[in-house]
Amino acid sequence: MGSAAKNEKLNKWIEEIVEMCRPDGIYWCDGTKEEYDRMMAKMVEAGSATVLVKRPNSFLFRTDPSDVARVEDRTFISTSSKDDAGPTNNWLDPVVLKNTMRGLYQGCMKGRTMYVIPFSMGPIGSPISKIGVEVTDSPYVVCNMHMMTRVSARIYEMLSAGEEFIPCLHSIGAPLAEGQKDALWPCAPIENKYISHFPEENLIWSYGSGYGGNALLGKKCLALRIASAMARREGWMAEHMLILRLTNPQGRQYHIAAAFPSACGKTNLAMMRPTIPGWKCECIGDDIAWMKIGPDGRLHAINPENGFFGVAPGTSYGTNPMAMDTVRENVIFTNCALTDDGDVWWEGMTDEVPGHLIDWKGRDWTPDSREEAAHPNARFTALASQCPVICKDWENPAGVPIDIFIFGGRRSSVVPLVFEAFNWDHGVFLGATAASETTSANIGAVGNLRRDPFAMKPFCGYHMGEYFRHWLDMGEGLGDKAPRIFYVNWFRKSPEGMFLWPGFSDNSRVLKWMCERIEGKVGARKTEIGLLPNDGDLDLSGLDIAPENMNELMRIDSRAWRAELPDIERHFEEFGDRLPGRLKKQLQELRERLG
Ligand code: OXD
Ligand code: MN
Repeated sequence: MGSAAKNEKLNKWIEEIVEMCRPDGIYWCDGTKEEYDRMMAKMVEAGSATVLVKRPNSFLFRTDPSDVARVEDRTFISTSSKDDAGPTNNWLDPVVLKNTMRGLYQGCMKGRTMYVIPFSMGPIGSPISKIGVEVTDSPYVVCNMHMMTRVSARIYEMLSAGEEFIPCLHSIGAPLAEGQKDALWPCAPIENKYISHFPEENLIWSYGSGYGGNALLGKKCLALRIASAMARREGWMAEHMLILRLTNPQGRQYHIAAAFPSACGKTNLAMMRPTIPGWKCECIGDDIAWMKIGPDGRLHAINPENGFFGVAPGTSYGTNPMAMDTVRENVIFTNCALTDDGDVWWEGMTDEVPGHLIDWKGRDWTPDSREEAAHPNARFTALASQCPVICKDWENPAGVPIDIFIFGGRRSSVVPLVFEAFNWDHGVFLGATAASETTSANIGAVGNLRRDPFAMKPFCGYHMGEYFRHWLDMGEGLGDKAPRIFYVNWFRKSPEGMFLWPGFSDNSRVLKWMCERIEGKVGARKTEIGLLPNDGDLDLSGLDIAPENMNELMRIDSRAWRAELPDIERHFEEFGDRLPGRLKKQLQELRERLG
């Protein structure tokens, strides 16, 4: 049975799963390259993976068209009391949910191998890291977990020594009858998909989907939903944030953690090449930050992940050259298009569109085709260590001290390019009311405005009102060592629908202003909504931007802001008496400032 035999909790759990799911065999993963190569070769042989002859050691997968993104409607936070899950989460009673899922799990791995994946979120052995064990019947999940987490046989030893772990059960929900031919992407129909979290017992049960955050359980399920609940209990933070290090020409380092909803450019910002001379940006993480108050009283962040599961469409040498270099080799691509010479392609990758492709559904595609060649939520999975601008401290077990928090979203109007919060409570108010136009990272309508507090709406494992309170409490714990808080919007458009701000590398200009605010080098203009840059303080040197565009980017339309108030009120009402009074006060003050 492998070296895990000594951990009682693990063995008992595995026995129960075997009894319930009835796999044909069990395989204990060790995280080695040989293991990865062997499993990938099997998937190539079975036809579910395509070798990309143009990209060394890289493979393309096409999913079932029904299994292309996170399924928020089928994601559950199952606490004994409904109220503890709060209004932003789907809730089912744990007894009812477990009964339903046990029914689905019954015999669900027949005809398949069950893989046991021991993994660490965060560097193995770091005091901030957590151990998980994922059981899955998907070899695609195993290979992705190899990159996204630290999979290693060393974890069996730690478990044998009595270390705690978070059990993560996953099945694609597609048993095979004797002699039945497997689908290329087996999964269960949408109504049978369940992505379930039991935060009171740190347990994850996922059924029916093989895609991304639904199936790679270390990511959204463990590192955000379960970890956020643990973090609240234990006094730390698990956030949907990128982490980057910015170094100014004098060598002073700033660490920035930024929360934007899915597919709003976190990966692009995390790997940005500043356009302003002498400034350097290094990537520490692109999606998740775990943060604890260190012995120096400051907030220290680690990236619990080991790789990037990035959105491919829109990524190019123009928008994110470092991501393009990260994915040159050893990559798993999912739902990208295939070129005739054996490479991947996606919308926005090159100016020149190939004359012929195989699209993500496996059909012939030409520029005249009406549908996109790559799915808008097509992804690449790559090791973070392959990123040319990965920070040398990205695996530092002590983390990096955070100076700046940024919140934001995709807003074509109303919200200016950048502003600073007046103070911590106001910053928490900005995070709590953050809104964004929806994207294709989750299944649902695209382009609607939704309030996505702290970009955590889909990822907070407990009552969001309590989560706001936790932010306020953390601010108290940090006192004058708390990071400063800013809000940005790279996506404001002209009345003609054109983006006003160039974004990408030029976002460094906005980050520079934030650093100068911290140093007290620049002042700010007090407005109804926050502190805006004084004229001339945002470094626009070398940037060809029309002054009227700059004016529009910085314009505050009090009427439009007043029109936001009822929506914020409705949003806050959802949290009932769990909404901290200090946030109500912030809303009242905003109302008064807007007059
Ligand atoms: C992601 C997401 O995959 O937020 O990171 O959807
Ligand atoms: Mn994300």
